[in-house]
Amino acid sequence: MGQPESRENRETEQSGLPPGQRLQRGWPVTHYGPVPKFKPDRWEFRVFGATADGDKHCWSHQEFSALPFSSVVADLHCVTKFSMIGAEWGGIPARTILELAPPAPDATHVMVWAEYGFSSNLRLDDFASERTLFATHKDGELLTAEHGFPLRLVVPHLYAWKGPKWVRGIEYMTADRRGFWEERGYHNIGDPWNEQRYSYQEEPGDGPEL
Ligand SMILES: Nc1nc2c(c(=O)[nH]1)N[C@H]1C(S)=C(S)[C@@H](COP(=O)(O)O)O[C@H]1N2
Ligand SMILES: [Mo]
Repeated sequence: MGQPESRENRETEQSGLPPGQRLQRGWPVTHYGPVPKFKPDRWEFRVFGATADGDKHCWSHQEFSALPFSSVVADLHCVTKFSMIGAEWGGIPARTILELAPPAPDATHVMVWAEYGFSSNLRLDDFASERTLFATHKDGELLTAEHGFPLRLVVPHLYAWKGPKWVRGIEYMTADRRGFWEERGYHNIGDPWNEQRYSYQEEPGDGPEL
């Protein structure tokens, strides 16, 4: 006792919520806009922008689903202050994508793109966390349409808007650019343990000019 727990410990043990958050029973649905209809023949996962080989990389739904599967137990913290804890997310680790379609050496950020042009920007290090996962499943079951089927990103150490539902690809970037919510008042980095909720809280260097 006496020793403050590290952020990692708190999060993996799920003992305690980030400041200002409260526990939510059940799993609410939160997003902007309509729920897209999944069209398997038209779906592809794309990696583009500053790739190491300069090429665009694409996976069909079948190809993407065949990538090695693993799971991560993680909480979901919505910036509107509810948290859902202890979900077991199953899917494809972000690191697998980084290995199969690596970024150029000067890439520093990732834009995660979803249906209808929804996007969220991440620092490459946040994306490359060993706990960042492209989830297809939650608690052993396929995601439902409203929770992001067929694919959503889970970034356990950041607020949930940093994890788009209905993800369709990533863009490697050599400079930071704001995504959908980051342009509309949410914090560019979004660390819940430091309560980085809103862009007015940003310190110099946290993000591009608004
Ligand atoms: N495509 C898309 N993904 C999104 C959002 C959105 O508006 N569009 N909202 C985010 C926010 S703010 C939260 S809290 C979570 C909510 O996920 P849930 O509806 O599965 O609980 O999805 C995130 N992913
Ligand atoms: Mo949210």
